[in-house]
Amino acid sequence: MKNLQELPAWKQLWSLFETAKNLHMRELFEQDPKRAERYWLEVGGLKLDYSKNRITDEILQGLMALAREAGVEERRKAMFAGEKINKTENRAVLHVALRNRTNAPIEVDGEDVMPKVNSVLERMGRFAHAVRCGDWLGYTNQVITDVVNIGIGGSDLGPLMMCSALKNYGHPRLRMHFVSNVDGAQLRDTLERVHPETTLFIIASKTFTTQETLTNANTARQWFLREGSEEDIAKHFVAVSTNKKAVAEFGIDTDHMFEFWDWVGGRYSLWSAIGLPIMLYLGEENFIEMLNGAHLMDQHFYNAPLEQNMPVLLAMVGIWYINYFGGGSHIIAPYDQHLHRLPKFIQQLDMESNGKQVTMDGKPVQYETGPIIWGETGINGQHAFFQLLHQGTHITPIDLIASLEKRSNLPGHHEILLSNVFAQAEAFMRGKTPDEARQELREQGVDEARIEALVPHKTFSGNRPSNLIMLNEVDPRNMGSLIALYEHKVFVQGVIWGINSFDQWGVELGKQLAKTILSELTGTIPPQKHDSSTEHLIHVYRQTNCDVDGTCALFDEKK
Ligand code: G6Q
Repeated sequence: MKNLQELPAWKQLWSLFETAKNLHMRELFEQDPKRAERYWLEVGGLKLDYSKNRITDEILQGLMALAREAGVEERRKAMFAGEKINKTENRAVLHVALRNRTNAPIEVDGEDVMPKVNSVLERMGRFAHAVRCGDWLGYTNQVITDVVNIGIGGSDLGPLMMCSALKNYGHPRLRMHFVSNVDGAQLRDTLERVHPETTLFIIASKTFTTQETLTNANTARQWFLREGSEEDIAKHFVAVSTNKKAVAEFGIDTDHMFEFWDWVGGRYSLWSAIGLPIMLYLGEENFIEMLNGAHLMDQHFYNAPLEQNMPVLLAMVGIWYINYFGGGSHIIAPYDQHLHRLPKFIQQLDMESNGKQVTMDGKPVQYETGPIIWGETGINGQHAFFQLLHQGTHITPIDLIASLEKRSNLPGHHEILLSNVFAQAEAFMRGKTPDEARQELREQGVDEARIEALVPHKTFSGNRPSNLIMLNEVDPRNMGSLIALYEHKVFVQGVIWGINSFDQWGVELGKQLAKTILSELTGTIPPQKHDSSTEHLIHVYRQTNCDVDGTCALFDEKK
């Protein structure tokens, strides 16, 4: 395996960094009147302005050389060819097959996966059509009005984000609900709003072993059986999984199961049957449009030269900050209310993929890997954490995301929104010099002594990087492209760092420990040896929740 730190481009970028760290973007814009035009890229319905980054042509060339030397092109080819690039789980990584709209064969273990991809899509389409047009009836012959998706992580965030983003395309009769938290409050709140006769539950779990999901699913089934019978379950419960046996054991007829496969990672699964809530809500045609948009980005990622390749550019500019400037955080700020779930989705996509500390061959990495991803709708962020972005001491690159087309017909709103996006990007880049601050205060008639006291506080250093991604409109196609863009960005960064972006062993330890602790909390096993803090916490819990004789009800109806 290549050692990143030994690559010539990696070293050359360090020497470029010595000058680059002192460059101010103001000067770069002044020196090159065509900067905005040159650092601009359009793919399908997406436009990217990457001019407000601390980069020059020479740095970009260096970054692209690094991508080549690190093997981005070879790894990309391997992923699209269905090679088992997820080495620790010995799996192919083929979310691209789920939206392979050309149907060109993609083989895993000598078998073309496209026929099964298409067949599940067709089944989903038939089912979604029946529910949407009112042919699929509940046990009292009423149409479905509410869909409750029970799943967590990758089996929740993608459909939740897409249904929220594309609300304008949603079926007027269908109300979508998402239950992920095992805290009974979320399921209880949801069940209070729906009725068993008109509700469809989707139990979404790749493994069908996830504690939170199965607990919620069991409780939902008990709730349903208070009014419906066992035979009625077939009309109200469907499953999405790779695990037929566990679905059958749970009591869902496998005829009502929508399948996907081990080569679809949870956080990459919204294009698979996990996207069933999306298809129910938006309809088959819009779901296919979303796949088309993702496919368009896949084709671009696969074919475009690295220098003109949107995911590669975003990834490599990110590498520049993470590894050279030492900026370990990255913000996603959509200027769009319906995209308010996007930061959470990208947070999982990126952090679960690239939050790794060893390379593919198991050696500890000697450099930073995945950044901390966080964010919020930009306009709300402006009134909260943007202060730190403007005047704090961290390097915090930010992706500003907005729709060019108006999102509502309320006069004036969209203009105000977009003026704020553009203004923030300008402010991050330009800042405000002490002289500008001084001048402004003089114009306000402030006396000289006060001016000098205030200038340091009113000065903005600027030079703070941002990308601006604009969607021509927020529609299924462009949302497909946007999410595929981020998936490939994450992939490219993973290749640079030489890590496996497609496993997630880090989530296992807590799950293992929780099993034992659960048995201790409920008294099914005697207290075990832990650290003194954990033992104390278990003791405090049992004092509050268990009877003196030590019995501790697991499912307490009263609570
Ligand atoms: C995603 C992760 C994780 C997973 C959940 C739910 O890439 O693996 O978020 O999606 O843990 O798992 P199940 O779908 O198996 O219930």
